[in-house]
Amino acid sequence: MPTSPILVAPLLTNMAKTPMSCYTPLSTSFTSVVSYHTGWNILTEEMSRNIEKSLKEGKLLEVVCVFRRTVETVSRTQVNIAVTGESGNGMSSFINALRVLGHEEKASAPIGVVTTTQTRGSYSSFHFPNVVLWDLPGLGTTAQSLESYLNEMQFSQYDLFIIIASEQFSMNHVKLAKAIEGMGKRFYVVWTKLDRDFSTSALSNEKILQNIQENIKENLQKEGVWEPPIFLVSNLDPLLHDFPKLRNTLKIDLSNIRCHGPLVMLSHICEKIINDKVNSLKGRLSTEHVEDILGIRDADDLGKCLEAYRLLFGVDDASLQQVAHSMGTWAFEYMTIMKSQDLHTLCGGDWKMKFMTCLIMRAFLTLFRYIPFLGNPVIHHFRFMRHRRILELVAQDTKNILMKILKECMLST
Ligand SMILES: Nc1nc2c(ncn2[C@@H]2O[C@H](COP(=O)(O)OP(=O)(O)O)[C@@H](O)[C@H]2O)c(=O)[nH]1
Ligand SMILES: [Mg+2]
Repeated sequence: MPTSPILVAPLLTNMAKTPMSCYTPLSTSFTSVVSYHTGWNILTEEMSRNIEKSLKEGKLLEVVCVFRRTVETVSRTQVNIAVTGESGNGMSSFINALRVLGHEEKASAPIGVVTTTQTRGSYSSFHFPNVVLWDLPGLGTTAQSLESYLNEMQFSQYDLFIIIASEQFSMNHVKLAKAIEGMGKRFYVVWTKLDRDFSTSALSNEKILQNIQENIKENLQKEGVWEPPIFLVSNLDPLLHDFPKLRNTLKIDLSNIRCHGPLVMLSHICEKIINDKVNSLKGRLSTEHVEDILGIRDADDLGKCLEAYRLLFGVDDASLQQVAHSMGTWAFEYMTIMKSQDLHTLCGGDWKMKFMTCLIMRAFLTLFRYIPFLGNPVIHHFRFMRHRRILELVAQDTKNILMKILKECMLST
């Protein structure tokens, strides 16, 4: 029975435009290059000051706390998803199914056999907190041209699109896909009314699913559109067919959409602070005694030096254990990605260190000790080179460990 149109007041009347950027995604759900929204302004000045202070002092655990706080804020960022397609394809029904709501329920989107959705409505779901699902009128309902439809529906303001199709994947669907791809945004194609396809076709269910998939792909390929995730569902069965897969993909993509900007920003901040610290230490190495900087007795005891550098950057064994504990994992998860985990690995894994610590080089230096005037500066320069290299490798390891922790924090949203 057709339901009367209910105009749903938008949750957001004025969605602020957020900066976009293209980056590699956090996780594998994103297969194409897409734009990410939000989060750029989430990182407060105070947070970046805290990171700077903690990294300068080599307190990795405190950096992890800042990462966590950022992730908490980021996970509350609102994501706008537009559900679009041709009128009658099951867009509103899909929104209800995704929210696992019956069509008769008060909060559900109005549906009907005649064009029901005349103006866009917004819906939320406790299954996807801080997500607004926008139920758009179908293409062709409110505007003549694609361009005016995109303008009227404010396409530039959504973070993700779901194109709904049923019965046929038409030129309008392809046009929508092309337009969304052209905007550098992520979209899915959802084929609905699978129950009808199954009950009206003489083909096996398996063959029907294969035909629908192929048909959608073929139509998109003809127009040179990158293959999106495709889900085949029946809105009458919100827990069956591709609905579970769709929900999982959506969860991963929501995390990508929310976290990517802050992740890039945090990693840039950490990289810069660590680079500054390296440069400052290199400056000190050329003017001060290594023993004073590192608090060690013998500047040529590379094992002790390495320990001291790791302590300076907060990637010593004890700190890593603390961090691992707070992340609910084991310290070896971080150790295994370290070139500087011990002197043997450090010298074996880096050709510069290998060269500077090889037997011939050591013999050569011993000889230099007996050359008056020239010997000492050469030995000093050589020592300086080795320390610079150890410093660089420990700093690189610190960056890699921070990236790993950051990604783990973000993926836990
Ligand atoms: N059998 C079946 N009918 C559906 C399905 N999805 C939607 N419908 C019906 O298709 C008609 C149009 O649905 P609606 O959600 O209003 O489409 P919209 O115009 O795209 O929003 C309604 O009568 C729905 O009951 C589905 O998966 N299976
Ligand atoms: Mg509708």
